[in-house]
Amino acid sequence: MKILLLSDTHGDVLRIDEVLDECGKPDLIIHCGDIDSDCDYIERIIPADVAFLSVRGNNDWHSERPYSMVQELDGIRFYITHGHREKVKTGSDSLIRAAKMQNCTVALHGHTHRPLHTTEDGIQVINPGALSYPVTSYAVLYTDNGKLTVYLKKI
Ligand SMILES: [Mn+2]
Repeated sequence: MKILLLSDTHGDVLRIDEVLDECGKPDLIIHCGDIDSDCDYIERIIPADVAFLSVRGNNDWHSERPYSMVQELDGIRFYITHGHREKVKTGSDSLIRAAKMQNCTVALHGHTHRPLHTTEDGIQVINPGALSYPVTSYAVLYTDNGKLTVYLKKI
């Protein structure tokens, strides 16, 4: 399964279009929050056979999306969150704890606007970065029967 991972697009729909073109068709798009109207935009323009999941960010005051969610995809349990409630700007401790509590082995988040792929305490932590200040980046994930491959991409 091919997953396009985005976060913190902050209203730059032209950049979103650019990423969708460059990335090729995914099976699923995950947006880790900030901002809600971009999620609405993506949901509107993607083909019907591309799935979409999203969470709310700290700038999504009126969002009805959840703060976090757990998804099992291809045998891998993902904890998906924006990250502000887990205080990711000061470290991954709360994020790792939250992922573990949900029996997840992968945590996806945004909020810091810095791309990151690391493994901490047995949990893979992936942040695609932002499509806004200071660098523009996203991630493409491939799952295959419990195996995960991650590509961080600059645009
Ligand atoms: Mn944020």
